[in-house]
Amino acid sequence: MRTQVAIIGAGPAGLLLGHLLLAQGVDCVVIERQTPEYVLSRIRAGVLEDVTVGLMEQLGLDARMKAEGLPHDGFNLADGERLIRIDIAGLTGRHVMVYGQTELTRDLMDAAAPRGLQVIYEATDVTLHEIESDKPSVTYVKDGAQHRVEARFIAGCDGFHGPSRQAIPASVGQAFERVYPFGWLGILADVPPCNHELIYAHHERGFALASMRSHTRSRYYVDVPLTERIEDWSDDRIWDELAIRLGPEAAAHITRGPSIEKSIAPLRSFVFEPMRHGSLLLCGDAAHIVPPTGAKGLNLAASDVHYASEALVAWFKANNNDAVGAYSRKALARVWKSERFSWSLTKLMHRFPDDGPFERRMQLAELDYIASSEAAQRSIAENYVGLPV
Ligand code: RFL
Ligand code: PHB
Repeated sequence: MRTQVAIIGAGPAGLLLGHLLLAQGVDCVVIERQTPEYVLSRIRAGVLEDVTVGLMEQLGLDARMKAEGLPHDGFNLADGERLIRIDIAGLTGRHVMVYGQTELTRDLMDAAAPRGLQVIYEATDVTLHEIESDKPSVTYVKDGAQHRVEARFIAGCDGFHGPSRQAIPASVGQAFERVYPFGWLGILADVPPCNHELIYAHHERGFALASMRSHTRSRYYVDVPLTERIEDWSDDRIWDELAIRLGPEAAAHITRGPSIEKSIAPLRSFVFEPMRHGSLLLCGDAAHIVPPTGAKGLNLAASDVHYASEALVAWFKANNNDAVGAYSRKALARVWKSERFSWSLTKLMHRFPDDGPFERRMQLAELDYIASSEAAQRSIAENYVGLPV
């Protein structure tokens, strides 16, 4: 098979890129290892920035998001005693959209066949070839048969563990990484949220987050040591821990219910440079990971895809090679700022095993400063709502 862009991975990055390219007349094929059901079963992001909402609007795929998503004008930091509200709308004139990654992915998946976006699911042994040439290709095995897709470009949208980043020779790439000594234990339950806006709580027992998917579905997290096993966390144990860490005000409004999903996700900061090598462009988690504390991962995938689609459309439709050449630099400039924000919010809101009483006081002093300073709140709001693309 021949196409212009072979996209590896049908997560949000790959599907968004596929739709954007197709809408502008660039041929592409998306190759995914898993089944659609598996992709949809991964409960991940919940908070969308303008860049992500804007791309869905541009594609005309925003109807359900506009009907069912929850625009949020603010969120809260809790320090064990009080809620510090960050008034996003008042400080930036913008808002974020609470709409699950599962729903966004479903909207993109449902629109694929009607719009003629070809997505090949359950493709195994996906391998990249000749990425340094102008005739790269991707091979995969499906139903026992080997297939080859020849393309002009490959977009590696295959997440942190996919083969695309690994196809770049070690001699040209550099990885920057920080692994955190804890993970987030998440619980999804069909109960009303304890608060109408998100609460990120810093408690001496550890971090907690109260989030949501709708007025009737809640998403909560607590941080746990990486040695913890999900089997040891009954629903009751999680609800008890949340009630303590979120503080009395929120605890009074927690509705408990059976979990419909529970999992532990490790936390990592990671950036791979460059994000383009030869005919391969990396987008989303394939190139970088942020800890979920700033709700940036999916939104960074969306901004990468925005830059990549512009660059590829310029290449094929305007005979302009400059944007492909500038892709890595442009994407990384935004990536590093989101990395910084996610890392600093993670440091502020979590207890690290090596921290002593001094570090704890520093965190409390910073929270107290944020509570009292509009300048500090504005800086947080500006980053949380999303930096310009
Ligand atoms: P994905 O979603 O990992 O999709 C990659 C796709 O590639 C496929 N793949 C392969 N396909 C073919 N061949 C192979 N060999 C392949 N290997 C892998 C995979 O099956 C998959 O379908 O990456 P993408 O598209 O870059 O999207 C990134 C986002 O998923 C991720 O950044 C966010 O979920 C991060 N994140 C959050 N981001 C936000 O913007 N806001 C949030 O509120 C937020 N909360 C979160 C999060 C991530 C979390 N976890 C579990 C990591 C909360 C959590 C708990
Ligand atoms: C979520 O709802 O899953 C969520 C919200 C905000 C974050 C991370 C995850 O920062």
